[in-house]
Amino acid sequence: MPIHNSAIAEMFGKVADLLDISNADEFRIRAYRTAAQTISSLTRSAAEMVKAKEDLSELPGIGKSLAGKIKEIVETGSLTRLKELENQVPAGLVSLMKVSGLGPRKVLTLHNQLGISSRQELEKAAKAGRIREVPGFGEKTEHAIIVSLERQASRTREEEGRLRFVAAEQISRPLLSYLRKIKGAGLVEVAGSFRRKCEMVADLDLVATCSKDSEMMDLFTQYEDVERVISRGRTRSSVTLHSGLQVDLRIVPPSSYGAALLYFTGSKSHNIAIRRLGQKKGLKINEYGVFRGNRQVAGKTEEDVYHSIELPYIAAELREDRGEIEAALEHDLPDLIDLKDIKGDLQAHTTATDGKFTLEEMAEAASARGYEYFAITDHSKRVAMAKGLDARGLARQIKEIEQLNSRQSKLRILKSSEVDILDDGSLDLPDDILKELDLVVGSIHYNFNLSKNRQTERILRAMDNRCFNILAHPTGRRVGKREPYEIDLRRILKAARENQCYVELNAQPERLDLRDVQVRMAKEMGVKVAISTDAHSVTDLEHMRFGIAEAQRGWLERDDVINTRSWDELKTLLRRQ
Ligand code: DGT
Ligand code: CA
Ligand code: CA
Ligand code: ZN
Repeated sequence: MPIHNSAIAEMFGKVADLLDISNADEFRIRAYRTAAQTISSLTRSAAEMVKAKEDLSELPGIGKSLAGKIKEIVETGSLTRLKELENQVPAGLVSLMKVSGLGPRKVLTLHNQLGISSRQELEKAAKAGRIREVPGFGEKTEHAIIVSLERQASRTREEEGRLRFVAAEQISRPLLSYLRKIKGAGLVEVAGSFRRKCEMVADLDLVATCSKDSEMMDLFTQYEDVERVISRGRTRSSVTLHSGLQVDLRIVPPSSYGAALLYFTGSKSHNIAIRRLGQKKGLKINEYGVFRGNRQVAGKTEEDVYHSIELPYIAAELREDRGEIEAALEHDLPDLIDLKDIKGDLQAHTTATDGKFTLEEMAEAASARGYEYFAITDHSKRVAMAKGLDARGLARQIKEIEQLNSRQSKLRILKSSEVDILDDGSLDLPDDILKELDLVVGSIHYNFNLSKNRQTERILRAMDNRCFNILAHPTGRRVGKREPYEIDLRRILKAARENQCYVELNAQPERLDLRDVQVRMAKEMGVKVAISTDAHSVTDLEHMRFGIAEAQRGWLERDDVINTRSWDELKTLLRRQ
């Protein structure tokens, strides 16, 4: 069985963490992290590329040596370099790095000074007040460690064994096409949290129809990625795949397909609300159909089921019982934004900083997507890890963009910067250069541990600058990996509205920041959203669809999103009074 991209990415991520703790060269650490990111966002199987003898070193961020390591993993299932590092570094230290405020240096210091090498030991030391005595640590850090440990403990319980949507998608795509090709196969769909496009999913819930003589169920349990068959029946089977992901397949008669798809798409609370509405009308609604007494009155399609209780169709992304039933009853459902509404991307990086492709290459890829405009937002100097640009560097890039724009008229490349918001809320570049730009995107990359109030003030102060347009990845969270830093989002949104600023929905599948409920809050507070990929390579531009999915879950419509506007309209929106 070929090894999955997510498994390769995970091994590279581990190497990077271990190198980090071993105080290795920054450059090598970053190389592994970049490679992990590239592999996990590939839309093809790296294992198959190896098998087909394709040159992996042509992938962004993958050099000859890393290409060799991918080959090693694919062929042997393991990585020698990782094993070496695991033998050198005390187990447990890596998990300490996930505690907010503890970087590799601090973890090493705590290990050397207090002998701490596990979360339990860290918790004990923090609660005993021993951390604050270590040089470089204070009472505040100690407190932050305790809070972070508690928050992580509750989160891990909740997220245990879940996969990010993008990883589940990589696994479900080949499985779906396998099932759909089986003789006698009818409709085959993934339901559950995956269909609702949740950012993390626990398992895949498949619903299918097939002809009476089809061998779909047997062939499902014989799928090459199946590691273990948990249960096997005529209409329902469950398996686990090599990635650990569980997959359930239910085969239903065509007359029940819509009812089953609706039921297994959920969410559970949406289902319960639907069933109650049915009961009020004297109807019984379950996964087999809609029944009046013993007679089936609907169930072939989801539309039928909704119509049977006099509701319009409700998009799967809305089915969280967050008011969609009430809105449907009032015929006031949002007309959800769609990928094809997007007219440009408002965050992307190039080789001038930490991007993997040149300005020309990125622009060409944006143009190929049919965009009208495309903002180049390389980092500013504070972000030294990414070789952030100073005013001179940015001035040079502005010239390049102007030249490129004068050579072609298909795509308008917007002059921009992802300017770092410094600790006191000032911006990392002087106003006179920021004024030269078409738009300014501001974000936080350092000092995540400020108090909620100070972090909020820092952002408000940044938005006071009249050059500021879009607050990028506003909470700094990483899906399933890093907690958001603390901010008072309501205050920030209020200030954004007053200052004619916007908030980003960062479309990277590991960021999705702001998230669904937060962009909905922005919409309700009258703040428009920019959905941006923050692309670091040409293939990252495809991540726009993850941002769209999250936006749909957040009830956004076309007009709530600024990069659905033509450049003429957008230009006006970006001009602060
Ligand atoms: P997950 O798997 O945790 O990412 O989230 P879901 O929503 O896919 O949950 P899952 O796999 O446990 O169940 C799939 C769907 O089946 C769920 O969204 C709604 C439906 N379902 C499951 N259990 C119940 C239940 O007890 N009552 C009702 N009404 N529906 C249920
Ligand atoms: Ca599920
Ligand atoms: Ca399930
Ligand atoms: Zn950023």
